[in-house]
Amino acid sequence: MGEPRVDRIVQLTTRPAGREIAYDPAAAPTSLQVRAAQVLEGNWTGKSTVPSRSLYPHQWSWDSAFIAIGLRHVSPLRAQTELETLLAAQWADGRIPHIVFNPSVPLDAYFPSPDFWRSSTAGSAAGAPRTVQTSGIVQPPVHALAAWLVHLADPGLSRARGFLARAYPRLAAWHRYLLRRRDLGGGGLVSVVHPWEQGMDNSPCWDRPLSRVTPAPARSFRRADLDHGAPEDRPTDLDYGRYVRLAADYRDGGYADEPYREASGGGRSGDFAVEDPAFNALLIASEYALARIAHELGAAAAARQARAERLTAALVERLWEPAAGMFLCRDVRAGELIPERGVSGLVPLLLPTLPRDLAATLVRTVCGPHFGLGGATRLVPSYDLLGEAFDPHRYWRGPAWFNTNWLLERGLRLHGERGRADALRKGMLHTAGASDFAEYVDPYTAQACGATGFGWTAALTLDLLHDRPAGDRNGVTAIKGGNRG
Ligand code: 9WN
Repeated sequence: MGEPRVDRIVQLTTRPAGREIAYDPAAAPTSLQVRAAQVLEGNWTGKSTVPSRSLYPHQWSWDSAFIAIGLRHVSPLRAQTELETLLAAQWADGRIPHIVFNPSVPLDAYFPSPDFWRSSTAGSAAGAPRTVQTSGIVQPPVHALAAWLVHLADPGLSRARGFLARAYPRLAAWHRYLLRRRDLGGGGLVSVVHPWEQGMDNSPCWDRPLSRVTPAPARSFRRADLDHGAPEDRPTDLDYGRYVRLAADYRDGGYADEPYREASGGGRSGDFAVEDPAFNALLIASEYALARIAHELGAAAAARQARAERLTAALVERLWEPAAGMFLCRDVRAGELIPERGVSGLVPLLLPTLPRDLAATLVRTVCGPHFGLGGATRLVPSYDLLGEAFDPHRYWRGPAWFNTNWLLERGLRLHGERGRADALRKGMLHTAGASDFAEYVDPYTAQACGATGFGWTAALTLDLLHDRPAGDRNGVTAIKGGNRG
């Protein structure tokens, strides 16, 4: 028997007592919740959910994690399946690829397509799977956090299916890959080797390190994104040339990583290596979640929790910039912080053991003139409102995204900023509905940009429509106490 259709899913889902969605189909036939669930239903392929039917017709790694977080409210089974499909494409070296390609989608529907990445041949030494085609780079590690939250939505189903027991070794291998193979700067943090890995592809934070990369000639590839997206909202051809060069060089090196070694003066993977605050903060949040998963499975959790605390200290030491009142990215090749304020530098607010004074400073920064929360902007922009490169519509150079705002909403709530968190939640729900679940919006006017019917926008809307849990059910809280300074 197939799964229930979306109009019944919301009603049929079994939830722990007290966590029911208040849903009356007669009174609110097109409520936000039903519309959001319909988007997820429309983007569901049978085993996973595409971010967008038009622009992104495959499975993306961090999209799937955010989508699972929302999907758990309408179908915990599908949410588990979403993550299981992604984890099934994991490479033997532990990496979770940023795209898992759907073989039934034509090659020219998305660029770079499987014949560019050639994962099963170019990635064979790194252990790419043979039966499924993937990209060879990664995306932020939101997965353990997602797995824990999905488990909490229906622990009975999760235990009956052995969901966590099967996911745990894969998630642990994923974190091991990042911590062992991607510490290119030698300071304990993970580096990304491509802007697509960090997920905020076109952020002005990358302009400086990207300027060292010789772009691939424009005639050597054909972009598919411009078939669906407005050119003024998307990255330029010059930026694309650089993305292509970096990815092709990494592929041609067999997707090999050479982590930091004192003797050789550093790790190498290519011209681009950046320690990013959001990527590392999400790893830490997921490490806390992995500690909870280990605990649930009866395995040792203390070492994981201690590692999460150590990583938080490394994050502060290497990326905190007091003069900016936030975290900045570190250009590992140049050995310096990048003087640009991206939303990524606010995401560590998500961390439970962030020193109190830093958390308070981050709250001031997000509400100040550079990000405008509670003042000039409807949602937190992806980049500094006062920055030279600010553009309210161009990809990750100013518009507001729902996933980063959802992370900040959790961070505000975690650090006791309930009023601000409630206001942000309200703004997100309104904007999601009014923009038809846009991929991103103008932070001032909330005008929709990019694709509509976007997966994580719909999913995180569903999550926001639920009660906002604190404590254990938050998923990123340390098991016992912490080292707050
Ligand atoms: C490249 C799928 C992905 C998101 C990224 C977003 C965009 C791809 C692209 O879409 O990136 O991975 O083609 O621009 O920047 O965060 O995961 O939604």
